[in-house]
Amino acid sequence: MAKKSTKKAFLSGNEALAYGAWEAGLKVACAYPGTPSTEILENLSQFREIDTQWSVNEKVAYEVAFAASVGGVRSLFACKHVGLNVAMDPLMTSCYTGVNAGFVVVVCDDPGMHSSQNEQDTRWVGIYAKMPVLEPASPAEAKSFVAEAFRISERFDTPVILRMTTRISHSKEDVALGERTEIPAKPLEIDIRKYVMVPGNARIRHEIVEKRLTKLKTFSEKTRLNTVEAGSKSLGFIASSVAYSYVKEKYPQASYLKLGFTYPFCDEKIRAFAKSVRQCVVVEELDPFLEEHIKTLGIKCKAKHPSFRLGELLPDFMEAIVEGRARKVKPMKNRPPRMCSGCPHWTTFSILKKMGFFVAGDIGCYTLGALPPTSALHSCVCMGAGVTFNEGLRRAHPEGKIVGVIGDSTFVHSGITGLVNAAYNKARGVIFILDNRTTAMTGGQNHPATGLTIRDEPTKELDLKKLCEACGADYVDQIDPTGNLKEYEQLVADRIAADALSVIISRHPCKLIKRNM
Ligand SMILES: Cc1ncc(C[n+]2csc(CCOP(=O)(O)OP(=O)(O)O)c2C)c(N)n1
Repeated sequence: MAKKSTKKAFLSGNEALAYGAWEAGLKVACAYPGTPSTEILENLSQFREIDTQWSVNEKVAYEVAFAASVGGVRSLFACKHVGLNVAMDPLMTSCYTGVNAGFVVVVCDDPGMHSSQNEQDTRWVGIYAKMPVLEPASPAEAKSFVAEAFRISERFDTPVILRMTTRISHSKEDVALGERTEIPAKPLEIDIRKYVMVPGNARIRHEIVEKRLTKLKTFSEKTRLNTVEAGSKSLGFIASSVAYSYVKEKYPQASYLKLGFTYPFCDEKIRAFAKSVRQCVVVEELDPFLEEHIKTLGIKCKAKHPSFRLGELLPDFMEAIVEGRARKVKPMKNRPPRMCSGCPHWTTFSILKKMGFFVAGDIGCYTLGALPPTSALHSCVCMGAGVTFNEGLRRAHPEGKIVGVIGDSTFVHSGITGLVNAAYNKARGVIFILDNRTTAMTGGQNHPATGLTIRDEPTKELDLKKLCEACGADYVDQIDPTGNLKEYEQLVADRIAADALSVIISRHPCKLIKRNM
């Protein structure tokens, strides 16, 4: 047991979660950066007892962290909501194998899309993958819930999702601090039926998954993570996450069923609570996840107007939700982001603008090349698509004036496979790797091509030029885009004329990092 402590600190949800995981004896943590989740690993890396890494992408991060759990130590994977899509392959089957030591999957959703390409609601993954979902409603709960998530993971032999949102991750409050509990590693035991998911074993494990779900349902009815806060009998709320905190502030006298263990649903608790109040209102952010389930139970409840499925909730919306009104947002002055002054990406976009080509884009600071004054990036769907869209668009328009653009971190994350595919399938075109020596969009994290670890320690540096040659590009050039405009323009013209598969690595460090070339 952790010793009682009177220490407190003013922490964000991500900081608190990291502290809680450290206290809970976490040994291995892996992630690829992504707002609003990035600070979780950054904070964990401050603890010497924890083996932390920036992995090359979320699938790799998930696998390394999960394997550490199979190996017998408490481990954690963290990502933003879209990062979970990349990790879905190992996630689905890890629910079949189960864990050895506790394994927590922290997913930070971004309602309102402050810095994301979509607004998906991770709670559905609980149903899809048949795994438990916990939802803290405050930074302090992020800390206590992560410890609980490790316990649930070990008790039920399953990975557990801890679902955060931007406001929980980034808002701050006083949080009580404790001591670390050191947990000895469990032995790595050979168990072929549990860990080798060939059909014969997986069929047996699927049965176990279904039985586990029933046990988790019983747990959901009993756990203190789902609590009734008795108040006025005339109005009761069923709420989770930040929605709970907002509605509680507005209607402090009401009764509450606060859901912290959102999935599997606690049907009996929900039924009893709904019966105990005259009017029952469900308040949740994004999708009608709770609402739809509660309605299938035949329970009469009021829920938000469908217009509230878009965007994040604000404390000011609570009255409208209770009264069934639509979402009305005061228009804010438009303040579009832009690339920084002095950003090395500007030169490439000024050349691309002059060329008038269709530029297949990707996700990073350079996505801002789509905005005026350059307006020279014409697609952006997911990480890696700067390379694959160049190929796919050219398959539709073999003579088309098309190029692709991708960042250094994004290329390592998921551009390499696209380049191998392009070479193998005889695609043409010029791919620009905008190598600013960091993952700038998310605040400047290291990645393999920087040659530095998460703790800024030197490590093997991935050589992008050699890598692209090995992938099969016909030409690979590296140029500093600053102060060499004529030379850069000439190189681009030559490579476009070559009708080959070319990569131009445009390399100059981001102005916000101190690193040398
Ligand atoms: C699957 C997924 N993971 C993480 C992110 C968050 N994210 C957006 S862009 C980016 C990387 C940007 O780095 P880089 O490609 O080097 O470009 P830069 O911003 O430095 O120009 C990351 C991690 C995301 N959008 N999608």
